[in-house]
Amino acid sequence: MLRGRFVVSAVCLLASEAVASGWEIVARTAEDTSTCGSVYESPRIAASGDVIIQVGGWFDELEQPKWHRQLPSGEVEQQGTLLQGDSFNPSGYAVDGDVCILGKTTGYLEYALVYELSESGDIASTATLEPWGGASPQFFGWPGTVSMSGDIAAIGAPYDTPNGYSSGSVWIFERTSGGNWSGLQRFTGASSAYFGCSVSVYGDQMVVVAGGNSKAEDSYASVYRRNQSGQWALYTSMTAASICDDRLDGCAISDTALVLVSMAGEHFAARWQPDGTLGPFESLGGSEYSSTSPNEKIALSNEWLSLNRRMYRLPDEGGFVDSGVLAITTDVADGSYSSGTIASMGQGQIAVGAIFRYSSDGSDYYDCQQHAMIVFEWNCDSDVTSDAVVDAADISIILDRWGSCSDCEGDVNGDGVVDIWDLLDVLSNWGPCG
Ligand SMILES: [Ca+2]
Ligand SMILES: [Ca+2]
Repeated sequence: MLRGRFVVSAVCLLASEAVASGWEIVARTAEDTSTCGSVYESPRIAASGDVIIQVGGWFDELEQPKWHRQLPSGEVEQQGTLLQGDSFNPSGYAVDGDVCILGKTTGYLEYALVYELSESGDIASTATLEPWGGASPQFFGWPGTVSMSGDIAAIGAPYDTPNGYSSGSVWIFERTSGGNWSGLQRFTGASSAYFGCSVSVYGDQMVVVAGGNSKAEDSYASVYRRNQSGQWALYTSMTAASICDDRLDGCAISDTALVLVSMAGEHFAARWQPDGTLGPFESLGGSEYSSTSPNEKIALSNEWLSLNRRMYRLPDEGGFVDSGVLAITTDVADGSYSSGTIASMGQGQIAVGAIFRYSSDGSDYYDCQQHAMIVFEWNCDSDVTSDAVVDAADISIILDRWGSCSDCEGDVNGDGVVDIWDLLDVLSNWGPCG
């Protein structure tokens, strides 16, 4: 496997939009070989800390999920595959720490498998999560319906029939001491609500989307919170019609923001206010076409929101500060880049699943492809004065400290000397940083 720190030898820079300053590529995976002749989706990924789970595209039954780990050196290496010898796509998936959950929606057997990385380095299935309550085949664990945060997993089944046709359910599971899982609570929707078509859990908050039947009035999002006794209860609900003219299809939640996605792929985001209420929703643009779940286009942490590689900073107060687009470079000449799925790894890192398409014969028909996962890390060393902007004040310090020095604030690239390279670093990151 080729696993190496990405060297910027790219021959083509495909992002024409404003590049997100302060974000640099620290790792990139690439397949050993490109494949030609059949077109696959871009890799679908989930990430947490140093773990990145890569799942194949829809209808790509040859692809088995892969478990990767980012090493301290920054490189990303594959540690194993999941569900060997079994086709499972499409499926929802989530990872937190060294625990990964994969929905398994094959045929009429619908459940989710928990995988864990042991201290000895083995990756093994350690538990099976099953819906309860007499559920019939109902897309339990479908893409976008599996979410996990800490010891809590939430899995939806939008076609479940607890209250009539496609009312839908969401089940909450809790990981208890010893690594066992137990069913905790179940929430359901009204008839034709498609409740649970999208689920996101973060800490003590969970958002569930009900896609509705045909109108925005039928579609809604419900936020649940966990109380001190560990029980989850409805906190607030909002209809799609109160936000946009469309039904809802995706969601993401953190302690600082709530993101909802319309059926047309437009993102609407609101900040949590100090009193616990939601601020006004604002439109943050749409996503390019993809057959993946809209949840897979969102990476949300408490400090950052990324939508299709467009980065928004979430300051302590206020809304969403557009910080530009994560720039993808490729060494595949004359090809096209397709925006892949995206995931927050926490601690200022964002993982992007990418696919590069190109032609085997120089024609306009891109019949070949190469998958990659790219890890971006927020690094604003150019901001010498730490005031969130790279400007003349930073240059002033560099000029002031010009020459050899050790561990001094003007040595942006940390090579023990303040020189032209530090100056160029500042100039290339000019403007707001973070
Ligand atoms: Ca500065
Ligand atoms: Ca230097």
